Amino acid sequence: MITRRGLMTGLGAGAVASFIPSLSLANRDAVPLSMPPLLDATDTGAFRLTAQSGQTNFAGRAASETWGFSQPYLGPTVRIRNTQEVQAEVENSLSEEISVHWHGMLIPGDVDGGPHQTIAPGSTWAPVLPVNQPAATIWFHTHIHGATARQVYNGLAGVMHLSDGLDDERGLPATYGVDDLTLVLQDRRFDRRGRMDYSLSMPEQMMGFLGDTMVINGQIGATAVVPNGIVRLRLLNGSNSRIYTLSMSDARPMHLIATDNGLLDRPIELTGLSLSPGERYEVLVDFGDGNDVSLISQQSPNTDMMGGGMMGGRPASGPPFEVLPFKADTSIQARITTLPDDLGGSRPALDSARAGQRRVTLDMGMGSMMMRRNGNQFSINGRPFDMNRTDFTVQQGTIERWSVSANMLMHPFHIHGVTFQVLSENGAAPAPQNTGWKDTVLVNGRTDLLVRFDQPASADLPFMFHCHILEHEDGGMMGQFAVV
Ligand SMILES: [Cu+2]
Repeated sequence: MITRRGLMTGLGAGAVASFIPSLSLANRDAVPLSMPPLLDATDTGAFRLTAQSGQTNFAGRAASETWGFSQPYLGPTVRIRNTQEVQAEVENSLSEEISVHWHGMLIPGDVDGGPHQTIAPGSTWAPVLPVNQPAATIWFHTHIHGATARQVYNGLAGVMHLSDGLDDERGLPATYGVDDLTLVLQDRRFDRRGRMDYSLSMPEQMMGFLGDTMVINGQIGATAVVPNGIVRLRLLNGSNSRIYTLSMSDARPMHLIATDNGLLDRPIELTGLSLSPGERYEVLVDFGDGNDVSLISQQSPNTDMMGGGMMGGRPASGPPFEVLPFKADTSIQARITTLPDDLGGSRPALDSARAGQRRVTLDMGMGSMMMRRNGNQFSINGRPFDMNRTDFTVQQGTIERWSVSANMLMHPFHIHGVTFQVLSENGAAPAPQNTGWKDTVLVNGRTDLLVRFDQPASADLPFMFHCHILEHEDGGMMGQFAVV
């Protein structure tokens, strides 16, 4: 069986031009990509997940010990209404504590599922989620401090659709797994027997884990079979650390329709899209020409922290690699063949006039060896995460301007319990892909945000703000705040 194992370290094809065609479909078995099972809770307003262990055979060799929600690896796509009080139930059948954070859901801190809300082995957590926000693609994942990277890597994550049921009226593709694809992008590494491996090299302890194999929805080497019309891709970067810079292999446009927290007012045509850990973007791609094409990515930019050599890191350059090949199947009736021009969503334009100011620096220690021994290699504003310290308290209903600076690397910055406007990036207008509502943004230098604090959170069950490179988060690049 031919897999995409090893692609990220190169196939020996040096030039871009020869790299992509060498992966044409004729050269391999076209195993169709499958979606996570759809758990549609829009009628019942209730869903149940069981965190469990299982076995997953990724590459046709030895099976891996993996974790998932109600299945061996990852979880189902949970669909709920965007305005619905939802009864969630999460049972933990694993032998260590977990938590479940609803990443992108605008709900109070006491049901947010952060590191204070542990679910002990054998117990069930049953929060009522008062969902009331625009339709969006969000996700859920474990959030145990110091163990998030390993637990997510094992598979404790899944996608949620907050649906308002209006996509037909908008002219958007909405048939799950046919013209509306949910794509969880992860990079993984496997040992010689094909078992999933999570061991961090010295550079990876600083820069975050980078795998050498693309895994989409828990599958290696699969091809997305699509109708020859317009298809919606709901992209989630569920990787621990890898930043993707996505494009289509023939440079056809991707039409951005939604960012982390909902639809835009109208599509934005892009040829490239950056996707950092924790972010979600929805794009429309037209497969109407019937040609085979691939979603590809540039190498992760976060590999060159110390000029390449000093940390023993990999070079940041290298050929693009294939993320997911697409095959247009003319026997599938395309439901949507024209782009909608009015999406009915919005772009943030918050009033900054009375916004308070706050500085946030995402810090990495330079004296890495000594700081690693002290366990405070990563910090925010110079202070590593402390479960028992509330970093600050915000007044509910206010807006703050956060000036977020990234030290040494690019850091994807996530704030719980809020949606925000990206005001500027390094003093300039934000990139087009950052002009929608966001809860996670890749900070490369300095990014200014306008953040609206609508949801309450007590000092006992506060909201987190952190780098979404999971190794950085676990290492202390996280803080917590109350909203009262
Ligand atoms: Cu980071």
